[in-house]
Amino acid sequence: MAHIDIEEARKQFERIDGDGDGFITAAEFKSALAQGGDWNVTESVAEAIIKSRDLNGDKVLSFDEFWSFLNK
Ligand SMILES: [Ca+2]
Ligand SMILES: [Ca+2]
Repeated sequence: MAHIDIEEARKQFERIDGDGDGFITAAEFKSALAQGGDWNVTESVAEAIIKSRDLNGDKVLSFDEFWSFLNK
């Protein structure tokens, strides 16, 4: 994965976090991917992706979890 700096990551995170509550839900993730042209991602796929990155098990992605996902 290409290197990304924390400022760029924060911009991406804010773009995905549609309601601006500081957490990315599966629905927000799905619509962000759809906007990026990836219409094949269903809600259950988005949920699975979130789940695989979700470190504390609350079913949403915080910025820290998003950041560690980008840096894997
Ligand atoms: Ca949100
Ligand atoms: Ca979480």
